[in-house]
Amino acid sequence: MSRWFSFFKKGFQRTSNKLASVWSGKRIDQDTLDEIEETLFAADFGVETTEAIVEAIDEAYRKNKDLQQKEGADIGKSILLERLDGSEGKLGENANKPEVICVVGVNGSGKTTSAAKLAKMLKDQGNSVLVAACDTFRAAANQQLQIWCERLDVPLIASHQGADAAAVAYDAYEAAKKRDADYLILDTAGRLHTKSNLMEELAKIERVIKKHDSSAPHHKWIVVDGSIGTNSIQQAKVFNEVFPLTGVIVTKLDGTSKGGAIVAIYQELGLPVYFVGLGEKPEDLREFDVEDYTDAIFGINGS
Ligand SMILES: Nc1nc2c(ncn2[C@@H]2O[C@H](COP(=O)(O)OP(=O)(O)OP(=O)(O)O)[C@@H](O)[C@H]2O)c(=O)[nH]1
Ligand SMILES: [Mg+2]
Repeated sequence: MSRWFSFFKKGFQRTSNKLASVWSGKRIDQDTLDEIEETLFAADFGVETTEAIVEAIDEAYRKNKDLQQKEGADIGKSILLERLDGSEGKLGENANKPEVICVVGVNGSGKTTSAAKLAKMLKDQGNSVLVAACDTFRAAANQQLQIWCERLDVPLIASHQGADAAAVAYDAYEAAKKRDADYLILDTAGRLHTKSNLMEELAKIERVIKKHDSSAPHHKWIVVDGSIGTNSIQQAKVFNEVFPLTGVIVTKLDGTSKGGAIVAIYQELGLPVYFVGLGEKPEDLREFDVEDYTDAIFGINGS
C-alpha cells in the first residue's frame, strides 16, 4: 500500500465506501451507473466532472455489456487523473532564504492549524522555520498560534491584538533573515474577499515583504475547507481575483468531507494543491498526491 493511500482513504471514507459498494456485483449495469452518478455528485465533484465520468463508463458499457467493475473504476480514475493533470503543488528545493509562505482564506478554514502543521513538517525535514502571527485581528489568535509553536518548538514572531499585521510581517522577515531561516510562514486573519479594508491589509503585507525581497512572498496559498463543497470554491475563486494566489491547501478532508471538492477547486481555480489537511493533529498534513487520491476515491486499493 502506498504511503498516503490509507490517509486519503480514511478521509473520504464515505465516498470511497459508497463507490466500493457500487462495484459489488461483477458487471456494470444501469443501476451501477445511476449510483456512480449519485455518489459523485453528492461527493461535491460538480455536475460536469460527474457527467464526464458517468458518460465515459456508459459509453464503454454500451460497447461491452460485459464491462467489469474494475474496468469501470479504471475509466473513472483515468478521467479524474486527466482533470487533475498539473494539480500537484510541489514545494521543491528551497531557493530563497527565507522562502516566504503566506496563508490566507476565509474565517475558520484552517489557516492557523495548517500553518502550524506545515511548520512542523518543514522542521522535521531539517529546515529552520519561523512563524509569524499576522492575525492581529482576533483576540485569541496569538495565543492559539503560540500554543502550537510551543508544542512544536518552532519560533514565533507576534505582536499585540490590533497591531499592524504588515508590521508583524516586516519584523518577522528581519528576524528570519537574522536567524538564517529557511522558511517564514505568515499566518493571516480570516477574512471575506468582500471586505475591502481587510483585503487591502493582505496587499500591504505583500508590499512590505517585497521591501525585503522583491520575489517574496514566494507562495500565497489559500486555505480552503474541503468539507463545505461548492460554497468554499466560490469564495476561493473571488478571493483569487482580489488577491492573486499561487496555490491551495485543502483542509478537513477527514470526518464529514466527501472528497470531490479537490477536483472542483482545481478546475475552478487552476491553482495547484500543495497540501491537504486530514485531521487536527500536527502530523495530519500531507502533500497532495493525485494517484493516491484518485485510488482512494474509486475504492481502488493502493499498490
Ligand atoms: N478535522 C479537521 N479539523 C481541522 C483541520 N484543519 C483545521 N481544523 C479545525 O478547524 C478549526 C479552525 O481551524 P483554524 O486553524 O483555527 O482556522 P483559521 O482559518 O485559522 O481560523 P480564523 O483564523 O479564525 O479565520 C479548528 O478547530 C481546527 O482544529 C483538518 O484538516 N481536519
Ligand atoms: Mg487563524
